[in-house]
Amino acid sequence: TGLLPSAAEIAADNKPIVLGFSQLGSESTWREANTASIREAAGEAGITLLLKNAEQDQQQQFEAIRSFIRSGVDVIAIAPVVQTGWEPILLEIKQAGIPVIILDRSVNVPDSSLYVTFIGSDFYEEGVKAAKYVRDKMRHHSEEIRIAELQGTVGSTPSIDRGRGFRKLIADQPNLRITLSAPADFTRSGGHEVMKTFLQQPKEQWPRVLYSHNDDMAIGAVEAIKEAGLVPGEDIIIVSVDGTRRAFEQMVAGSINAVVECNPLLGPLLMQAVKEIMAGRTLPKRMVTPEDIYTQELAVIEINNRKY
Ligand code: GYE
Repeated sequence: TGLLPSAAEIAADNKPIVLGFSQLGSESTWREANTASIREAAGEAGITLLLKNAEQDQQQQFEAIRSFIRSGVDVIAIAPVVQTGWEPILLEIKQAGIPVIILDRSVNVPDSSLYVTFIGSDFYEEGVKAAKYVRDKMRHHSEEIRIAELQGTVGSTPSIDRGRGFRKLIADQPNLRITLSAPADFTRSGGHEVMKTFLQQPKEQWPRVLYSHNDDMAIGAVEAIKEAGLVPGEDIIIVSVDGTRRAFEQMVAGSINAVVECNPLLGPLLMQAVKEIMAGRTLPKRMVTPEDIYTQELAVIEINNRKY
């Protein structure tokens, strides 16, 4: 009990921090970049990472989280597939005395003390940015502009908020109307399938604009549009969200018109938050990542700087 730490205390201090991360899936390019960023940042930070992929299934996330509790991890991070249904499991984690970080997508819980912080993008703002682009692009058109929407995973924060933000902005533009809208689960194959069904409508109902909640679905839709004998980016104006290198390539090729950026490279911020929690510091309840919008002109300049 002197001033010097005991051998046991020194050993405890040198033990690497163990982080359990429940990743929601591997549905998109964004998600792959997100997972890679977290693995890399953990390695750099000397944090031991237990990562489980739930394949877009909330039940699998619960199982992963329970396994983290059993292993006695120091911190649990969760990228939740959907917003609802999290309270019971968060209470289980609390009982175990493990701090929680919510990453990427958010959770709807009445008691926000069930997690330390929520790190991720402002999806509502992304929807607003996408709609602003469409509004500006169509400003010389007074006729009705039919907009098709490819939604992401039903019940997920990015899909809900990208839809809301977009609708909010076009609400006072009577000629901009969402006439087709369906979920395609944030996957390229989903985007392809759903766009195909949109184009099976009579010609008069074909959309003039496509708003896709992510790049993978937009790229799938580009294929379907070409198959229907139309020119993506011209016959149908396309705006999507994420900002992957593949989407930039499509912008440079003229097939996608604009992309709202959503940054998946959350690893360094997450590891920093983990360390701060372990050091007993308090964190802001919300950490938002700064993001831009890119058009075809900017894509040409920016494409080689894309990191995901
Ligand atoms: O936009 C999409 C991914 O939650 C922000 O999920 C993320 C979204 C991203 O599948 O590509």
